[in-house]
Amino acid sequence: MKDKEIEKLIKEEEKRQKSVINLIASENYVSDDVLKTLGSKLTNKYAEGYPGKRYYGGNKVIDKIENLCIKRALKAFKLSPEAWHVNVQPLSGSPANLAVYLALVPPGGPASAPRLRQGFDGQEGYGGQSKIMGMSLAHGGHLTHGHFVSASGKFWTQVPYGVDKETEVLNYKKIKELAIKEKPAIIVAGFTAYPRIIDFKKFREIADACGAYLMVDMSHFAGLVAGGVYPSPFVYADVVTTTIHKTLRGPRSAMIFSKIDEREIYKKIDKAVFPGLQGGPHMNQIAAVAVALKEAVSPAFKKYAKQVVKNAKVLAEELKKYGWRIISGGTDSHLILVDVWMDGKGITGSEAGDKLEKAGIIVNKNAIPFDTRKPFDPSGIRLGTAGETTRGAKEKDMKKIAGRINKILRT
Ligand code: DSN
Repeated sequence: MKDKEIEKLIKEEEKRQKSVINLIASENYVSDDVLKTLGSKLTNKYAEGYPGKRYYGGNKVIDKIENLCIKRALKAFKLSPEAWHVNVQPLSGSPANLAVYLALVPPGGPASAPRLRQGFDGQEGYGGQSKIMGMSLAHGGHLTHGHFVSASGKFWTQVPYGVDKETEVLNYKKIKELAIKEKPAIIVAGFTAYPRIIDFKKFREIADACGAYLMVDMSHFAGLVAGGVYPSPFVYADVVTTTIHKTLRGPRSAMIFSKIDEREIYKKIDKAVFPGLQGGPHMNQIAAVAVALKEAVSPAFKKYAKQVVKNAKVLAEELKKYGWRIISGGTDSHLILVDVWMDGKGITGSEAGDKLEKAGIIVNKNAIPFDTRKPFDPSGIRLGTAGETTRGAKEKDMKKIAGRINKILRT
């Protein structure tokens, strides 16, 4: 490289990545093919529009790439092109979710009088009149599921649902009652910090009971769905969004799947992505998504997905044995939420994150449901096994990692 300054920093980061144990639940390590595709000359091309309908010339090859990516996306999740449409252009998860809301939930103008809302995290804010029902950020949901600091909570108003205090898992009966009372236009099922399997059938019943669309944001568990170790949301959802770079192990990017039926929501969603929100798609990224999707249907990826969950279960059990409190008592996925504060008997999430990082283990501090501490220094840490499993970690390695974590946190 001619730019020695950036080259040095890339090398520094590569060295850092190699030298740590990475338990960030949303990160992974892509293949050399994905990296090569990201760095290809495809980045030079403008391709506003969709295959066969572009606003620029010279897109014959680009059309083939986008169509191949679409084909592979449907194949990876066992979907027929007659039943499901997929848009592979979203630049990342947040714009993908925003595009769905723009398409399906007319904001209805600003709230007639500023509305004061009391979310699960005790925050206040204002939103438009139409409602998005999503898991509260404080209970494991994502900002883009309606939280007021995100556009999803500024143009719309969130109806937050959460977990039960006792079990720390979703209470579908309560969610249904809330949905019927609040009548949201869309219900979002999905998480960034909820370790359990979501019952998509129950969410379908809830959406039907209040006439809402059901959107599943499977960003965290997409790779587990592709690998057959987490239930597929496609049986019940109207729309499924996902990032590619978490358990699915591809480049930073996103996709939106929409069910094809007489409502023709896919047409509205395509328009919301382009020209509604985005300009030219990042074709190097889309080609890299195609590469990752081909990898995701391989027998090796199935084995990988299985191992990710096995590793997470072992890590959770071992930490439990050492006396740490695991939210909901365990995990069904790649993700574990650990209460390290334990009502003052342990240490704070920030302290835990810092101590672990100093010792070469990377995690993120995270709020736990009904946290008594503030979001910037919460009671928990979030761990995930997708990255270390890519690097070959097995159950025995998880036992060692749990031992190291325990030792570091207790000294
Ligand atoms: N930042 C992602 C995560 O860590 O879960 C979600 O956007």
